[in-house]
Amino acid sequence: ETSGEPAGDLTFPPGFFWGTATAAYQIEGAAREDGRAPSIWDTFSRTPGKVVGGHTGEVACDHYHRYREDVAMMADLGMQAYRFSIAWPRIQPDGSGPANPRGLDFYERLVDELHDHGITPIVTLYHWDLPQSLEDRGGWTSRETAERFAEYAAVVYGRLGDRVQTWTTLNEPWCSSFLGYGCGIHAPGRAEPGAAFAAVHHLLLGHGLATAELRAAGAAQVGITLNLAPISGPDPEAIAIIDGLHNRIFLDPVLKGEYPADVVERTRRFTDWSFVRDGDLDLISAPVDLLGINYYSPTRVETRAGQPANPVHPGSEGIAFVQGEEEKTAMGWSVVPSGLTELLTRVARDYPGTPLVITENGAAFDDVLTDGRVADERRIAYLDGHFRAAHAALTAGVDLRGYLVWSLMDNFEWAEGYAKRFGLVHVDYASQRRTPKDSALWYREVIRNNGLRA
Ligand code: GBH
Repeated sequence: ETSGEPAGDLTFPPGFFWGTATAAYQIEGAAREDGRAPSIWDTFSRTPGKVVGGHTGEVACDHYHRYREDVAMMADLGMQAYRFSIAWPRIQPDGSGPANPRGLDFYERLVDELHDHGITPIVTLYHWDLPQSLEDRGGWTSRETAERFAEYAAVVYGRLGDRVQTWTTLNEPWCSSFLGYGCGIHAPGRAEPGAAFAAVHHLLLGHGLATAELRAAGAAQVGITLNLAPISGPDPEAIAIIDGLHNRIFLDPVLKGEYPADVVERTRRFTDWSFVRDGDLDLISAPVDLLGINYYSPTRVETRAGQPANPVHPGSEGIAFVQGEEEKTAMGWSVVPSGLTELLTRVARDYPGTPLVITENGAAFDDVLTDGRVADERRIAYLDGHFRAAHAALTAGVDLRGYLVWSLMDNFEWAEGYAKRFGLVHVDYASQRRTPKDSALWYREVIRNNGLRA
């Protein structure tokens, strides 16, 4: 499939920003330093059988100790923005109470270093590393976690609010709830569909309560990041069901102030939704300044009698998830740039008025480091196609403000461990040597030109 935008010179609007994204547990390491307590990902990854190769984020890219060289490298690569997440268990090791100053010190040093190099920080408050103590009290199935999250947001803002403009609350609550609580592929590893829906609501309530705190404290820009997918297939009814379970279950509460009635109906055998209290949806739908979209691959579905539910989508029985013939990444995900145009134009049409940012897009390939070089032409082609697809959406009138590539460097790919490499920069985990791949050097030219050359 094509991206909808021909090869050739393409220029993005003035002020459009380019950068990369990472997440704390995936890069920092230093899991036991400066007062940090375990998160659910420490517990999960230390549990045999949960992560490929038994890998953990114990050391990861050692970014906690190497952030200065990493920021210098970003600057060398011409990055304008950097999206990173803050590890809640560094800030409040037990998930509540007074801040651990040494945890805040690290992020203050990081943000100052970014500013010194002219790179705009974009903060994610929660990228999946819930303090284990909160999980022990029910985690995201408990309303209390939403309240603790808002307190944590206020604590972080109190230290960094004078130097960070752009705040996002959650990364991909779909993954936290459905992979973490619904089927157990991710931490905390619970496989209870009913718990997943409680987690959806308490994550969103946490977003709403944190947004109120950030607003009251004077935050310039507040948003949330969702992993969304365009859904296609021959049967409109099947498309609507999966679109509801994957996209609308988050988009509607945040941007319309309601859970989609068809989703509530379809999931009644898992939950009575009694965790939704009066006033919650008003909090959840407080206006956001930006919606972050993470896009990797589209979803194709077909109606198929007798098909058991896909474990990641409770309520999807009778619907088969099918793969197209397209090129696949090392994750097995189809490469479909046009899906990004489709997704952006759909969100802009159905949820108008909110500026969009691509907070993640990228791909894992089987990179090989040879003589100090990684010739990752497939990643270049992937990014080229998706940048053109984003440009096509801009041409169609979508208010897209920036593009953050996943990821700055190879890192701990959750349940896949270190074998899957998403970085623009190669990491040798034995030496911690960073080597910009060809894609990083290519991306530097894209940024310099604010667009693509034929
Ligand atoms: C993002 O997750 C994460 O934010 C980031 O931390 C991660 O490293 C990166 O992407 C790469 O994985 O789950 O079987 O339905 C992306 C998660 C991947 C979830 C595609 C939905 C579809 C296959 N998404 N996935 S399935």
